[in-house]
Amino acid sequence: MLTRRDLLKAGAWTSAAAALPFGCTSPDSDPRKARLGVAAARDAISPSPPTTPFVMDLPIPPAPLPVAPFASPDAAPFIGPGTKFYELVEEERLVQVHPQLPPTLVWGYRDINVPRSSVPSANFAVGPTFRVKMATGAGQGVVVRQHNQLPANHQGFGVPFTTVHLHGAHTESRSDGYPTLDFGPGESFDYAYPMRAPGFSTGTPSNDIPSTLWYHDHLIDFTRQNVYRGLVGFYLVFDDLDTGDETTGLQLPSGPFDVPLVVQDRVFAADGSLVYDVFNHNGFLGDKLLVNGAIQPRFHVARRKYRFRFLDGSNARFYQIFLAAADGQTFRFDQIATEGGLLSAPIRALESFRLAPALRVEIVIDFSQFQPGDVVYLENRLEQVDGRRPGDLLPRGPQLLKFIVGEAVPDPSHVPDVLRPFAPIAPAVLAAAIRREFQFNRQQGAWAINGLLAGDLSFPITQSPLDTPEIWHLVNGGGGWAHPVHIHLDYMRVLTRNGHLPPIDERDGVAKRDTVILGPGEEVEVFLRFRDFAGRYVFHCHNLEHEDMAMMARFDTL
Ligand SMILES: [Cu+2]
Repeated sequence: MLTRRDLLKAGAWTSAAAALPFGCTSPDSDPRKARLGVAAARDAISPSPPTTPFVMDLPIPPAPLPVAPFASPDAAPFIGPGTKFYELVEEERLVQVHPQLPPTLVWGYRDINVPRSSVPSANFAVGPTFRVKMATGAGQGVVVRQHNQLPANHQGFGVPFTTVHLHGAHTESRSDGYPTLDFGPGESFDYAYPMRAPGFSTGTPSNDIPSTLWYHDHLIDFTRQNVYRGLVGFYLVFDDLDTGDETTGLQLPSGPFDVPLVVQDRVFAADGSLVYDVFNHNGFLGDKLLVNGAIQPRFHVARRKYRFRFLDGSNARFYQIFLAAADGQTFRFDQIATEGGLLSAPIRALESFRLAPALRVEIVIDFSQFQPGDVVYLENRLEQVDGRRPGDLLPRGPQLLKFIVGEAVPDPSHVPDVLRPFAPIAPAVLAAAIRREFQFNRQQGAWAINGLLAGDLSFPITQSPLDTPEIWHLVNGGGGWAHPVHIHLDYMRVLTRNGHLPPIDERDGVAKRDTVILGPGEEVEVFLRFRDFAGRYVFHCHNLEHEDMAMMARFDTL
């Protein structure tokens, strides 16, 4: 749509010029600029000011309210009597991420029904939490009109052009947040989310039903900066099985006991502003851990079961999350879902789980095992000192969130032994599948896929016929990098990892994934079957610094 990409391609990605926000104030190496929220050279990044943990309550952004139906030529093919309409505003606003820090200027999504507020403590850093039902037919989905009201002449990193990707959704290409299909300040864009089970167009709907999706900016070359500035929100999906009601369907913990948690790391200047290093292409790491946009918050829970939907919304940080007391003693929980929705059956009595950028893990914690007044923490024991990859598991780690246990309340919820069962892909289907191999390597300091310099979206690296079984062999060429690889449009079934049966939480027949971790030297085979929508899509590394260093390719469905 715009020609920024062409301009940027002229320069090396590692040059300062290519990293500059286009058409806005240039960051430079003056460390004083960091205080203005302008990322400075890497040497100038100093640690965030100290903050007392667990003095701020966990923010939980409420759902947006539907608006009256509006005419939308772009979304018209998906609009029917059952369509729900929403309008969101992308804006710059001040938020309170911690009471001991001055307010932080972020870019965020706001429900248009909520008046713009200049009171930082009244604003959410994270966008509204959609709670949406799957459609049972055409014309029952969702249309979201996004209004870009970001400042055209902003200070600091980021670019005020946006394109919104509903991560994990099964949508037409136009509504997928294609990286170059952006809209700028003063413009809007209508996104159509049909909310139909993949396979609907051939009369063979699958049970690839999502549960925790998220929406975020996906602008070509600038996703890392725009997401770091705050353009992130949850989109939770329910259906007749996963009803969001504790008396029907699976009766999972619901309502106020169903809590999304986005985990992010950030650096702050003494004036509260976000600090980011545009010169860091390995993966930017923050020294403050935030949950739902608050630094190390606290959450009062009743003595009963809760469903927590974790999302790693960090640019580059991996986590290994434990539920632990102050002395380090751990407590177990059940895992019920991944990016691909509910597991076929719960994974019981798990001690910890791993998060990588874009991954979702849903767990149920039963706080009835504790006494009123007990406190317990979410603790990250995964070391990571470099954006390239996580390090070792440590005996202890920083705490992200403090649970303060209150009184018992009635709890009709439970975690049944069967969630959303599905069969693994049949051997005959696998035998007939089209096989493709994608090797991720570095070449002249930039990312390459199969030896082609990656990131050129002017042509598809592969073309996939719709409704046709494929097996993609994803290979990490090495060099000690870890890549969470995300494929748009349809879920992956993980068939093998390094030639072996994959771990239970990604194994076909148990889980579906939209993002797989490719650790250093690792390789996975995943089954894909693209359905319903012909068009251009992308797959890419979700380490956002890698993605913006062009670790992305276009694939077309035909
Ligand atoms: Cu990567």
